Amino acid sequence: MVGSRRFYLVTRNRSKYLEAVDAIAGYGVELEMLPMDKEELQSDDLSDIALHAARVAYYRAKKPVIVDDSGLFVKALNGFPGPYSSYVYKTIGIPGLLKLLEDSHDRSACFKTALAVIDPPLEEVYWGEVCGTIAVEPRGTGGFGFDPAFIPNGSSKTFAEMDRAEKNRYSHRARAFRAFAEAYSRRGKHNP
Ligand code: ITT
Repeated sequence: MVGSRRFYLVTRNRSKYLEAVDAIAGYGVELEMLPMDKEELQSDDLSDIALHAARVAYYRAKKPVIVDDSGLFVKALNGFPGPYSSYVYKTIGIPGLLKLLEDSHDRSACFKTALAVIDPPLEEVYWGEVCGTIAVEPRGTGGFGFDPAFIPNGSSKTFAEMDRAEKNRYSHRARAFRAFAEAYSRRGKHNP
């Protein structure tokens, strides 16, 4: 690989950016935060949403861009809030989500990330997923969004009770970013 390549993560969420930077440390990919609004496509599919936003961002910025579109998919709610997670977080928040699950025995849920990468002619989507359960009460102060309510399988802590390195051992986002960085560095070695 010839040096490291800089990509621009289009997000206004600094915690998301810092998680991504840690996840790909050592892969020869540099990440800078590009705090632009993402163009939001109405769709049930995270990868459609991420790709559309990345194409628009590339057109505006003319730099290699990455868009991370993530969501929390709750089984007892048939996958809700999923692609609507941002809106649901801002409106009913964690208390509202917990209320919806009050009578539910099945508290299983998965976080998913679709990562769209545009560096012409390259245009790709990588996925990351982590499954777990929704806590009965929110716990912890770290992370962001639904972190205080999500316990990944294999741990008894919520994401908000973990530091960034521990969250990254489980998280949807770290998995998607590592998949991207691994593919990128593998390709770099074969095609310098
Ligand atoms: P940008 O659009 O600026 O990137 P965002 O936080 O809105 O920031 P997403 O659209 O990808 O990013 O995420 C939608 C919502 O899903 C987000 O507002 C959170 O409530 C939730 N979410 C996503 N990833 C999460 C994570 O790792 N931990 C907790 N909640 C998360």
